[in-house]
Amino acid sequence: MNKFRFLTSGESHGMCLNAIIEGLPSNLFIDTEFVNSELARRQQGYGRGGRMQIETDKAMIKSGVRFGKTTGAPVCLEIENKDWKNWQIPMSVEPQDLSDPDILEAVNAKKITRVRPGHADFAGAIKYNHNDIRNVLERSSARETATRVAVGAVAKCLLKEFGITASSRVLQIGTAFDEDAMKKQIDEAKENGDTLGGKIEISFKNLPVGLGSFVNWDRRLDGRLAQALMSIPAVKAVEIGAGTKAAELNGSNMHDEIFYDSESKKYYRKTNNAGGIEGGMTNGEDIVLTITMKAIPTMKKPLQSVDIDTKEAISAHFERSDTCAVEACAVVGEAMAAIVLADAFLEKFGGDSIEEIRKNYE
Ligand code: EPS
Repeated sequence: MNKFRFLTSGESHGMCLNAIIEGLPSNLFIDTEFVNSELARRQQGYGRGGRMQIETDKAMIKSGVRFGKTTGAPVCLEIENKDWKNWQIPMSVEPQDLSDPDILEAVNAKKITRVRPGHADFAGAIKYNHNDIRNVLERSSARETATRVAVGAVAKCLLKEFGITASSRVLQIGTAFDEDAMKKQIDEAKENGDTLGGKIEISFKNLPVGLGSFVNWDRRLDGRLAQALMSIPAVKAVEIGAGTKAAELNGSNMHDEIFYDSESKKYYRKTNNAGGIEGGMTNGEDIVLTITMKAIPTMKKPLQSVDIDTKEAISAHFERSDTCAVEACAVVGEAMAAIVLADAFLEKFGGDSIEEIRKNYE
């Protein structure tokens, strides 16, 4: 059974971010222009902060690809942190001479002890026994989602071979539902030193029937998608199809009646409350997912907190932040869902080469 799996590493202000992907078939064309266009999409959106002016994310493929195609070996990719040049002393991999007053000052200037409510700071500092929250923040930062988008773009390269395509749209920002109102709320939040969350819809088209399975809990596709999407920083809820609205629909309104078109010899539905998944498997309809992102916890007008060094009451840390990253989260959501679907696709149709997979698929 093939398995699309990946690991990432890297800090927000470290040298770079990395990912290693394993389980790709050989002879799959990796469109690096497409991968980089996905990275550029993640950097956009109304309400992003100063960091996105510094970075121009590009994935450098370091291994596993020859003449544009996978060889079947693990694929390693790397994204440079352009901001690293400003962080070489406080984020040094090598030990630094802290008896040098200039070095000590540079390190202390980036030391953080005022935990941000809503971020990983508090539990992370206690769990990993750090007195400098920088050690937690650097990895828990949503900067890591750049690697997920690059890996997701590779997953999309595989899905596209079989006509499966992804899209997403922002449904809601704060309490606003149309573009002008969304922008207005972001402007207001920015002015008030506050932040905003929202809701996103992610869809996939042209899925074959039967990805995932009902036979055991960990093979159910809806559960796997929910886990992947909930793992995105700041995501607080995942819905499939009708989602939480299902509570108020009776059976005759909830379930999507089944029809057969004898001309095209295809089954079809007139509604899609199931969001394309029944019994933990794709049913051939579009997959429709909704994710809810909370407001970013790094705020210019910080909340009340505690200094973990002195234990005194103090306002939380702020350096710089995005006001709203919901549009970026939509791109990350597409990527995570694409990774799960590529994995489920390989389970069903898997082979060592793209040619073998195509034969199984056909
Ligand atoms: C983030 C803090 C900010 C965001 C960052 C996520 O970074 P910085 O501390 O450098 O200003 O811009 O997002 C990214 C770096 C990114 O690539 O999306 C956080 O704490 O989660």
